[in-house]
Amino acid sequence: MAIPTLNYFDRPGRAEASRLAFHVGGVEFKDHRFTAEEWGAEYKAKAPTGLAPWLELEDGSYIVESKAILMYAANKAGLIPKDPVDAAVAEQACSIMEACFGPTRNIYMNKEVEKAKVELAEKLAVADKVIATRQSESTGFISNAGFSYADLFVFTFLLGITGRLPDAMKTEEYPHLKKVYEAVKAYPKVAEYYKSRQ
Ligand SMILES: N[C@@H](CCC(=O)N[C@@H](CS)C(=O)NCC(=O)O)C(=O)O
Repeated sequence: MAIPTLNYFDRPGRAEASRLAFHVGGVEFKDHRFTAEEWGAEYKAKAPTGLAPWLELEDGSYIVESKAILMYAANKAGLIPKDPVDAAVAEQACSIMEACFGPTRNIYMNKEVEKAKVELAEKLAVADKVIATRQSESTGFISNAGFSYADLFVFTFLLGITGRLPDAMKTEEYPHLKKVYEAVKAYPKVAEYYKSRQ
C-alpha cells in the first residue's frame, strides 16, 4: 500500500509536529530526511516551492506549507478539536507561536541579533500569557479539550529553539509554555517516539 512521504531536513524544524502527529495517530508515512548538502544538490530543485517540508500523497499530488501538512496529519490522527471554541483555542496557540518564528530565524541567521532577542522575548511573553488563559491545570495541555495538534506545534517550536539556540530563551521565564513542553514530552506516544530515535 502506498503511503504519504514527508520530505524535510534531518532535524525537527518545521516537519516535527507533523511527524509526531502521524506517529501519535498511528498513521503510516515515510519520513524522508535529507542533509543540507543533499538539499542543495538535489532536493531544492525537487521541492514544489523550493522550500521544505512538502508532503507527497499516495496519488502523486503534494501538499506544501508545514502548517497545511500538520492539518492533514492531525486530521488523520484525530488531533483536531471538534468543539468550535476548542478548535479556535488550538489555532490561536499556533498563530501566537508562529509569530516567534521571525525573530528566531533572525537570531539563527545572525541578523540584528540583539533586536531580534528583544522581539522574541516580547512575543514569547505574549504567547505565555495567552496560553495561560485556557491551559488545563491538570494536564498542562493548551486546552481542557485534551491533547491536540496545537500542543505538538508549541512543543516542536520549543524543542527547536532550545535545541538550536539554547541561549535565546530562558524557559523558566515562560512557565505556561514550559508546562505545555513538559506535558507533551511526557505524553506516552511522544516519549515512545523519542526513545525509538535514540
Ligand atoms: N512557510 C513555509 C516555510 C518553509 C521554509 O522556510 N523552509 C525552510 C526550512 S525551515 C527551507 O526550505 N529552507 C531552505 C531554503 O530556503 O533553501 C512552511 O511553513 O512550510
